[in-house]
Amino acid sequence: MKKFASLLLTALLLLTGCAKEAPVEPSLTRVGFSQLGAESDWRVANTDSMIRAFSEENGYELLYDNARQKQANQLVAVRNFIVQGVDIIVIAPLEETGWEAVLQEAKNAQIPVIIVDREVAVEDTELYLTQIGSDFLTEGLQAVGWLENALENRQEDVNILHIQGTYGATAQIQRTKAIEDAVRLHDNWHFAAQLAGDFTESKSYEMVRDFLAENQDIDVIYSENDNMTFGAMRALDEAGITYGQGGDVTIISFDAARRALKLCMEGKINLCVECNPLHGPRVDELIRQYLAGETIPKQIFVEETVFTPEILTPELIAARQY
Ligand code: GYE
Repeated sequence: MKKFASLLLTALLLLTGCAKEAPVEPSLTRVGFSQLGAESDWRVANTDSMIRAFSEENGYELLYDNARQKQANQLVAVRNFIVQGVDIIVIAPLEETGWEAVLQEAKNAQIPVIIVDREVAVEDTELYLTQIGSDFLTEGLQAVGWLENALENRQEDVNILHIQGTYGATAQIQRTKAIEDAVRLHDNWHFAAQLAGDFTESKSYEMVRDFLAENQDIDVIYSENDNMTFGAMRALDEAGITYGQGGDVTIISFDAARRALKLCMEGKINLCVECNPLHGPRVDELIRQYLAGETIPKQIFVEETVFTPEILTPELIAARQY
């Protein structure tokens, strides 16, 4: 009798499809998210936004991997997601190149891929579903436009210390393009140096400290993210060089995360160019649209603005999400 009952149960489970191996709950969408690292305040806010969006309450099972700023780790993570047979793969790519093979493998396994934040440079754009992130060139152009105004047609030389993010990352490539084009255009604008800061505070601090030991003739710092700005400020402090409003060096910073906005409000940073990290709900929405069979645009840019000390207030900063 016992045996009969168990046979009956098995038959029922098979009929209803419940006997299939279900990792958590059959109705959850399994997402594999390969995050590139944890190098900045921006990245931490981005990771937080993504993890919140892919919660079980929201209908997801999330497989998360932090690649610690190494593309090789990302490739391993994505291949692992493919083996696990996730429903969707989301990648925040470290750099633009080197994605063809693994994206092809995902495509062969019929797993759609969403690219978030930075871009991938692949010839066949059918290798991914869509890309959502910031328009990094527009960000750079906003910074350059602001600087042109701030310098008010100044004729003397303008020496710019350019601190660059991780080479080959879209955020670096496009922000760099904007300032390099501007330097080419203005006869009196020069690069004092272009330093590799890798989007981290520590790297930027070391690079700027060593640079200032040799040369202190700078008028502007164009720093491709807030954390590198913090590192540069520390090196300037140590060298006794003033900066910000009324200081010797004008500082332009990208991201506009809370810590930088506070410094901007205090006049320590002259311009904060916003880069919005809150992609979690946006990617969630895209996945829902995809699962509902809706057409999704190939590239989506988010709205962004710039901040100067004059427009910032404690209330404004407190009301922001990052
Ligand atoms: O500006 C920086 C981060 O790709 C937009 O990466 C992102 C950049 C961001 O490390 O802080």
